[in-house]
Amino acid sequence: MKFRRTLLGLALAATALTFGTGAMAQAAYKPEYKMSLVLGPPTPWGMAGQIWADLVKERTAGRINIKLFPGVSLVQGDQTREFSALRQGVIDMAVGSTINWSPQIKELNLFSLPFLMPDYQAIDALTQGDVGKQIFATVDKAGAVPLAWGENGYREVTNSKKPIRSPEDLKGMKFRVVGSPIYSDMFSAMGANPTQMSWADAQPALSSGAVDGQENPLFLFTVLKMHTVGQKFVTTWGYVADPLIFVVNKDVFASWTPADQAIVRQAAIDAGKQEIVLARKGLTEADKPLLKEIAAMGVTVTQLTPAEREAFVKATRPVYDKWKNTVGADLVTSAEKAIAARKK
Ligand code: X2X
Repeated sequence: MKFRRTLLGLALAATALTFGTGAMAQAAYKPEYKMSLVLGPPTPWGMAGQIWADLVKERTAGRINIKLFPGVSLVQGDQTREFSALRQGVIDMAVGSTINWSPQIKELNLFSLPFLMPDYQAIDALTQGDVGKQIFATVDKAGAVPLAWGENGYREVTNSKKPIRSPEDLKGMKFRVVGSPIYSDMFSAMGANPTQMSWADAQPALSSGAVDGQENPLFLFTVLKMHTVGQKFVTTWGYVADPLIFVVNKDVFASWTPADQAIVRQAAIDAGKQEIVLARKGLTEADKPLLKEIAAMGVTVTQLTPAEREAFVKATRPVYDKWKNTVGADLVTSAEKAIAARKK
């Protein structure tokens, strides 16, 4: 009897242990995961986060439930602190621009090298090839799990003063620039007066006229109706484009079952593909409907001739050369080769 009781006790203990561990793994899942974004829906960037969150919820039957925090509100709007907060676990996951994480990961400045990527095929040649893999290895080493690529887009220059056709046109004009110092270097090299500030601060600065201009993908121009804050001139110079990266905090990723990790990864890949289509909409068609839409707002849209564009390439070349070493000369050389060999 005593023996049987002991056996029963052991069996019960074993069962408790099994269930106990199960319950513990279960408990490691948070009721809600915090996703950081600079721009929310309906921008393509915001849609990247929304699509990812929706796919994950659906495919995990609600086990992984994600809430979007646009405006980088988890770091009080300071987008240059997003990656550090992600690494520390203040943020669980993010869809972030390579520009905003460049202060922590210098290799990400690759995409900000002026006129490195002449067309969309060049962006794809980097993100979808070996260079993309190298960059992901660097992001992983820096402390987060990279899962997929998305796209913010080609950053075109806008201002309230006059059409920009040559570097001389920028002389003396005040521009809001993003958080990596390479942007200050580029605008200074062109003779402009750059001020680095967050996107949250940029909007009032444009409204009040504290700055004359800014640079961002053009969907942002239409979504925010930038002509209403005096931005009457747009030049499509295509000097840089920033990809987006879908990432998860390392501890959070490790807390999920391998099956759920695979689901989150595939959902990021699927969301990234869908989002890249949205980010390029209106710009890859031959007649570029987005430019027409902006012109219809009473904005002067200037498209550069190849010779005019070349003047900007020349003016910013010293910045390219200087930053090539910061990014890593080998990585930049690999990128240049991948672009030269791209499908057109
Ligand atoms: O701050 C910007 O300009 C933005 C929204 O494009 C980024 O976050 C890089």
